[in-house]
Amino acid sequence: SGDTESSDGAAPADGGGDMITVGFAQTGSESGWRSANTESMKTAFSEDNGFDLVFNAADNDPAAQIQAVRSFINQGVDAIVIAPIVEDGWDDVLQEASDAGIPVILEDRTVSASDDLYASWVGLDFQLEGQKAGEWAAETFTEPTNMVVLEGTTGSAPANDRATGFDMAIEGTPIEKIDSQTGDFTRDGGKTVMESFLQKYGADEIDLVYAHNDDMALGAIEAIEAAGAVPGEDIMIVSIDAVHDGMQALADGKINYIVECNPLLGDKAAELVKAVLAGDSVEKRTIVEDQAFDQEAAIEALPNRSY
Ligand code: GYE
Repeated sequence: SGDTESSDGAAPADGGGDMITVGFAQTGSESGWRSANTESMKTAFSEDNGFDLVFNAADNDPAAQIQAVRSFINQGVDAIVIAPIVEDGWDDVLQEASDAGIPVILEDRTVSASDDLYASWVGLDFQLEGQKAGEWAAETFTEPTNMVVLEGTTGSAPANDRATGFDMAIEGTPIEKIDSQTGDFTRDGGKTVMESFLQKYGADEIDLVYAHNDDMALGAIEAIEAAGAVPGEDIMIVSIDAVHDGMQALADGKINYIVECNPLLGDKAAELVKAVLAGDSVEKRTIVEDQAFDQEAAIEALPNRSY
């Protein structure tokens, strides 16, 4: 599965003058965050900026994504950028890239492999995002509270770390996690899992939804409304990303709190690729800062958001 496209519509050629050929292995197109991230990457890795981009979206299939990276190695690209779907399973292919002398830059998600196997990573502090969401919940819910969780893609860094950060922040509070299932970071996934929670527990028994991203929160809103309850009131919702549709739902009072996750990582990733290829030493980790929004802040920020 997945699809690969070259920026000039042809196979990447060697004789591209000074152009830097970069293979980018994107996760897929699961969410609004991902669309914004893909656009940011395509803009930064454009021909105008000296890049010949070979773009692959793996449709959230870890095996297909590893295949895409292998094919970049076989094509002899100058550098490889990966947004790793899951944390584990990267050792072999990263070693192959290293043996071929092709530097790898990670963007967005992290891997469990040794950091000797890649040149640099630019992304977000997912655990801190989860912690901020959990701190809001801990302050907001002082009575016994039943919470359900819509998890991101199983095995992905943001799903793992957003769970850890949130759970730490609500330790010792009256919030009880009554269920937690993956909705794969998609709107449909969030809707389906929320429907099953509503069926299993009944809308009256659920006080709070923690969604690992806005898209799943938006799916949950549909399920809650279909069950005759009012999202944001009968069942409160906290999520992560702050993409446009999520911020609109927050402004409308259907989501109660959103922690931002900035998808605009393209410029930094492109800068890192150029620096690494020039032989400059680069930071191993670059963390982009995030904010958080309540309803009032969302209404104020919405007109000026770029994604
Ligand atoms: O939060 C979610 C997307 O890896 C940070 O992936 C990213 C996450 C983002 O599908 O919406």
